[in-house]
Amino acid sequence: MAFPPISILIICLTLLWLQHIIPPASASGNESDYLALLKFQESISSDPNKILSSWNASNHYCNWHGITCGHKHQRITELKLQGYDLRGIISPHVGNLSFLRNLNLDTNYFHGEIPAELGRLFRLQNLSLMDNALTGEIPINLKGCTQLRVISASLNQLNGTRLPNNMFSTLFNLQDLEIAGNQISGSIPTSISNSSSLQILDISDNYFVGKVPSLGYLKDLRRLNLAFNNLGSGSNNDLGFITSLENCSKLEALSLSSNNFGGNLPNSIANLTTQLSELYLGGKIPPIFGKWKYLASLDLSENNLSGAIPLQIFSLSSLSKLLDLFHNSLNGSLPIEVGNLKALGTLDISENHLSGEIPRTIGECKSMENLYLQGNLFNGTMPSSLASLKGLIHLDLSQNNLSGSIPIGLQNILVLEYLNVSFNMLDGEVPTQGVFRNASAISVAGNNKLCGGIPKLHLSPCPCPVKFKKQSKYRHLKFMVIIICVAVCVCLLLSSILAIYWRRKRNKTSSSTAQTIGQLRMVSYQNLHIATEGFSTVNLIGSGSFGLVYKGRLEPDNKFVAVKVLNLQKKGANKSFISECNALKNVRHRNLVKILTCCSSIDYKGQEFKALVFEYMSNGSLENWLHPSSESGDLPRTLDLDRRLNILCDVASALHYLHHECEQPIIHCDLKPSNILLDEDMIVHVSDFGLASLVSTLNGVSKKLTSTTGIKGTIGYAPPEYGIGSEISTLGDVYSFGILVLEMLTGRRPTEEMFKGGLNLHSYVKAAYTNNLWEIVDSILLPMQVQEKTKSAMEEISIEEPIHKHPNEEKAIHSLFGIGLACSVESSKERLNMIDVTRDLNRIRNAFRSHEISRV
Ligand SMILES: *[C@@H]1O[C@H](CO)[C@@H](O)[C@H](O)[C@H]1NC(C)=O
Ligand SMILES: *[C@@H]1O[C@H](CO)[C@@H](O)[C@H](O)[C@H]1NC(C)=O
Ligand SMILES: *[C@@H]1O[C@H](CO)[C@@H](O)[C@H](O)[C@H]1NC(C)=O
Ligand SMILES: *[C@@H]1O[C@H](CO)[C@@H](O)[C@H](O)[C@H]1NC(C)=O
Ligand SMILES: *[C@@H]1O[C@H](CO)[C@@H](O)[C@H](O)[C@H]1NC(C)=O
Ligand SMILES: *[C@@H]1O[C@H](CO)[C@@H](O)[C@H](O)[C@H]1NC(C)=O
Ligand SMILES: *[C@@H]1O[C@H](CO)[C@@H](O)[C@H](O)[C@H]1NC(C)=O
Ligand SMILES: *[C@@H]1O[C@H](CO)[C@@H](O)[C@H](O)[C@H]1NC(C)=O
Ligand SMILES: *[C@@H]1O[C@H](CO)[C@@H](O)[C@H](O)[C@H]1NC(C)=O
Ligand SMILES: *[C@@H]1O[C@H](CO)[C@@H](O)[C@H](O)[C@H]1NC(C)=O
Ligand SMILES: *[C@@H]1O[C@H](CO)[C@@H](O)[C@H](O)[C@H]1NC(C)=O
Ligand SMILES: CC(=O)N[C@H]1CO[C@H](CO)[C@@H](O)[C@@H]1O
Repeated sequence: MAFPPISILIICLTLLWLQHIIPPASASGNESDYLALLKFQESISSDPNKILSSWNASNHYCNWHGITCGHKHQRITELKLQGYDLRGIISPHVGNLSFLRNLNLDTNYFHGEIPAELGRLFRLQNLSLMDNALTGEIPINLKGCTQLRVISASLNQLNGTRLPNNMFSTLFNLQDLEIAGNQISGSIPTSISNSSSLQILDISDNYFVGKVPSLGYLKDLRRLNLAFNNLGSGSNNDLGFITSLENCSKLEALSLSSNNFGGNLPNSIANLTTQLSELYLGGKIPPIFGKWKYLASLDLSENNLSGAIPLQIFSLSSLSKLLDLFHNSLNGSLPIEVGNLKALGTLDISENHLSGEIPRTIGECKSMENLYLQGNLFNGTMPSSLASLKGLIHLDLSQNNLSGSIPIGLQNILVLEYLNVSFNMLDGEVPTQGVFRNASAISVAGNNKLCGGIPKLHLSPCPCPVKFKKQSKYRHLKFMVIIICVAVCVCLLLSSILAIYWRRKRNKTSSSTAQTIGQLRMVSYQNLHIATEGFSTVNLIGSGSFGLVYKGRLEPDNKFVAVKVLNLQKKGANKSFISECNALKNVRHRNLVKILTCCSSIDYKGQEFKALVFEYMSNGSLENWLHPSSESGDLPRTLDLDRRLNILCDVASALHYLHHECEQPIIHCDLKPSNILLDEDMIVHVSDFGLASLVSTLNGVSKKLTSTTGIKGTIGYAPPEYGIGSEISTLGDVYSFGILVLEMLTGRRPTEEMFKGGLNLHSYVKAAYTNNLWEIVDSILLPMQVQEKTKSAMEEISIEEPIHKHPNEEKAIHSLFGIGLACSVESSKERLNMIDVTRDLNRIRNAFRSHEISRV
């Protein structure tokens, strides 16, 4: 049995020799590291940044990108590949990297489960998998990683039914547990206290339920975020755990908002004074203010607070980040004490019942960056002191009762990016500089008497404003005389120059086309014939229920226009056409197509010809964007959620205006994607409004329009009551709008083959609404993990598509579906009206844009 010593020597020598000639991998104990990395690499299906190109045999694995080895033993201690858009699963073989201390795969697109094999990494300290598309549970095996300090898996799709209960009993070193933005349910295990080193516990934005256990053993706890869950039972002692936090003397941030906690906050919360700087208590009113010397953020939003704003709040001069009272029932005025909040960055008191004037002292909040006052009953003027908030980035005053003019000083705030004053009673001139230069940064809709501004806003020009103030009449008399003299001279000079110019010009051009489009009263059939190259089919850009639409270039300045040729049953009616057309020209709104002029004439065949001339919209219709047709060479286009949300807000705003802001409500009657046009800035301009009334007037039908008079709207978008001859109504438009919302979210036309029988788009969405909403969402709007599940051919496309991941996206989509459904219910009486719809949409948009969940 025994080998002679010499043969043992030979075997040893052979092994040594082998170790030298065989390439790096298959040599000694560290071979398993190499093999595990190869397996890890194999399970990555896409590496758009070619980050793994250095992972090749000609290069020792310790030099591979993202790998760090220990100096002595050449074993892998770190695997860090964050932010490279890698796709694939996390290979279970990573569990063989037994010297690993730091695993960081943040911000990629890894899907599948967190491999249980990671539990073998008993040296692991940092496990960071944030912002991927991982599913399943947090594996209980992690309890084997007794050195773990950080578990960071926020922003994934983890959906376990609980946190593993006895996982924490071994994780004594855990300092940081962050699993926010997942779908984990179950209750918080009491054993979490076993991880007595915890400093950060963030389980926000999950589906946790039940009672919060005592956390008094977590003496090092600095940040506790329980927001956006279903914790609590609505009963009185839900908040008992707050008392246990008295032990946590290092607590800096506490967030409880958006849960199901009942009862009042225990008085002991006043004892959490030592370090507390952020307090998010949506739903709860803390009993004592003023003791919190370090409080920088206070969030009492979406509460049921009523009465006046508690004055004590304004004595919290430490507030520097956020004061959020959004969506309560506060009434009374905004006190002048608001000026004490000199360090405050964000003040949100939107969606309350606050009234009276906005105090001038608001101008003393010099650090203000975001000011949200929308959805209240503020009246009086916009204080000019707003202009002294030099750091202001977002200002929303929409949906109040403000009058007077927009302070011109706002155009001097260099950093202002967003200004919304829509739906007030403002008048006077809209400035043109600063933020007012950018039509998509400001919203002025729903103020009847605003004028001026940049041309894109389509407001009427202001009447000549020059008037001198009374009190300065005598003091500046001298000045005035000089100014008047100068002005008269300039006027004389100008008018003589103009006279000469005009005379010359008239000699050159034929007299009939000397005006510019803006001033055109009427154009002739001949003009339009030339403009559209004889109404050539090449220029045909659309056809609707009321006629064909051509693109054309109209003399004299060769601007592109859209010409809608009406098909009329009845002849004559020339006068009423022109008066109706003029009436339509005065219906102006940022989100309506502007009618430039009209034409009533006889064509070359002697037939009657009536047409409307609109602005031409370079980005085509929403129809082309939602359903690009490959034949017509449309590029594949993608509208992300933000764009879609903007488009819906714009359309809603236009309908709101037509229904509620015009002298007589205008019913659109044929709202659908092909009537929703987009200009070069992707701003919506709804077309074909008012044509139902125009055409039926011309056809000799009485003003009282019913669907039996030939105005039926378009199948799929027209409400069911039109089918049985009901009078057309604003609620019919609301139905069409609801269908539009559902179409934009599902990507399905209401006219698809599948909706032929009893099923329609509304019932299809309704059936999926509560349980499997994600199965019907347009795949472009889906996060990547779900996208890959969609079948076959789609899969290849969706890999190429940009992927949108936004923590608020899911909530926004859900709320939008809710609006779509509420607008498209069969019974017209139960539908929302456009006032509610615009308000809700704006709220969703604001939440989506700027109310990033308050992550502690
Ligand atoms: C394995 O470790 C030994 C030293 O322990 C080293 O000489 C050898 O190069 C390592 N092999 C690989 C593949 O890293
Ligand atoms: C990792 O370890 C497991 C169990 O010890 C083994 O089955 C597997 O082959 C190893 N993987 C690699 C790549 O060595
Ligand atoms: C292997 O990696 C090295 C280092 O990054 C690189 O220079 C080389 O081009 C790679 N070889 C191959 C075949 O990709
Ligand atoms: C873990 O991550 C923290 C920061 O996130 C870092 O300071 C620490 O060095 C990491 N630990 C290891 C073992 O890499
Ligand atoms: C978690 O998600 C996966 C994949 O989406 C699914 O198969 C599984 O049933 C889900 N589990 C739970 C508990 O919801
Ligand atoms: C506070 O900590 C002590 C131990 O230091 C413990 O006995 C007590 O129960 C804790 N209080 C709470 C409310 O958890
Ligand atoms: C705050 O703590 C003190 C002692 O630390 C205690 O006497 C007092 O009752 C506590 N207050 C509340 C409201 O719990
Ligand atoms: C809000 O408060 C009122 C009384 O002020 C109460 O009737 C209502 O139930 C409360 N609503 C909620 C959701 O708590
Ligand atoms: C505020 O509302 C309360 C009822 O919630 C009412 O008693 C009070 O008069 C209101 N105050 C003002 C200024 O409207
Ligand atoms: C504003 O509204 C209050 C009542 O809420 C009223 O007393 C006041 O006169 C109004 N001010 C203006 C300028 O309309
Ligand atoms: C807005 O103000 C006008 C007059 O300034 C008043 O008639 C109207 O009732 C007010 N609307 C609201 C909602 O307070
Ligand atoms: C080791 C240790 O602290 N174990 C505790 C873990 O938590 C459970 C439940 O709270 C306790 O019963 C154990 O004693």
